[in-house]
Amino acid sequence: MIRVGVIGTGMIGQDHIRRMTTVLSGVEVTAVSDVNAEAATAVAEQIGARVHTTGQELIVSPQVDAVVVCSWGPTHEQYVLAAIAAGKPVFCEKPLATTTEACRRIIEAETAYGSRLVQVGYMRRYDSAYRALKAVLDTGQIGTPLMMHCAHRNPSVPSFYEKDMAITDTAVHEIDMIRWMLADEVAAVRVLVPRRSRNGGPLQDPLFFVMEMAGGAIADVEISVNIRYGYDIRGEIVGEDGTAALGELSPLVVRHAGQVATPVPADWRERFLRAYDIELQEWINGIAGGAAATGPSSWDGYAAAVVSDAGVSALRSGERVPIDLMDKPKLYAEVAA
Ligand code: NAD
Ligand code: ISE
Repeated sequence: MIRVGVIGTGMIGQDHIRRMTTVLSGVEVTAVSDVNAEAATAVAEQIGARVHTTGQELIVSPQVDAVVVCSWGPTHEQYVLAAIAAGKPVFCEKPLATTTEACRRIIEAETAYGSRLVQVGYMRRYDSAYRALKAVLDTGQIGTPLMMHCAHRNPSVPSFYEKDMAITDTAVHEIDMIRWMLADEVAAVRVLVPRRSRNGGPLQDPLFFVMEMAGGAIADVEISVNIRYGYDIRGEIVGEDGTAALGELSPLVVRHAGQVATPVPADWRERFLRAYDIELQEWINGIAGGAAATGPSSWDGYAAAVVSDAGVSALRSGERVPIDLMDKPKLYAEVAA
């Protein structure tokens, strides 16, 4: 049984605790921590876990074999570095860290440790529809990929959601997904700014984000974060000999009164429910088998941070912004998940 400590007991922290305590096998949540001690205590009481005053204290606890970080993005670096210092596997929700420099510090610490300890929560790599799309692409049946069209639509976003987060918090999933899907790095980005939705409040919503890949393919992402009707994730690859797209995902189709209707997921928890389960189960199984991390790596977290920083610059300047990645350390030579 892998004993996990969870730092951050907000929305996704609670969702991951629920799956680790009621859905997954080979894992128990023995410890939690949150700057909001009341929230942590309420969660801990439900599952019989210990509450730690600080994340650092949780990480070094002898009752904790592995750490899950679900606190706010700017706090991730300190906990990931502390887990590496303690030699414990750490699953960090996206983003790995909110600056490129912080991601580099994590890479330096992990490479100095000598083997992988860090996995980043880019769960789309575990989604059955994305995996099926990649399998089609990898057979070569639609030929060399030329373009990928994506849409990332949220019905609404919380009040703390700021302008740049459309790139750094939302499209960052497509940044990771496209690198994995096409097995290629992003070479340059641009952001186009369409007419503003009246539903977006102070945000510039929607945005149109374009990534040029090193191999010449182009990916575009419509980012709409106040689309109202539901949580809708789309993706279609155009190859030389055909196209392949994510299907309509609802298992239910209602025909009534001259209409065909299918429900749209309410949010990311519903749409990626199984992907999060598989992501964490594979992480736990890996640790039990002696592999601290097999999924998205610190390198993937770093690359996503560089591209999302460039996206923010492109949004501000309106210019095409080239991507400059550091040399990839040998530790990350094997492509993750
Ligand atoms: P949230 O605001 O609901 O929860 C964050 C929690 O972290 C809060 O309880 C807060 O008190 C706590 N916290 C803040 N600073 C802390 C610190 N220094 N130490 C310990 N706890 C601290 O946010 P959320 O929606 O649960 O998001 C949390 C993280 O998960 C973010 O990085 C977000 O990007 C990521 N996330 C990922 C997905 C996904 O699809 N993979 C979905 C949602 C959120
Ligand atoms: C949130 O943090 C997530 O990661 C969701 O998957 C994404 O759809 C949403 O836009 C983000 O705010």
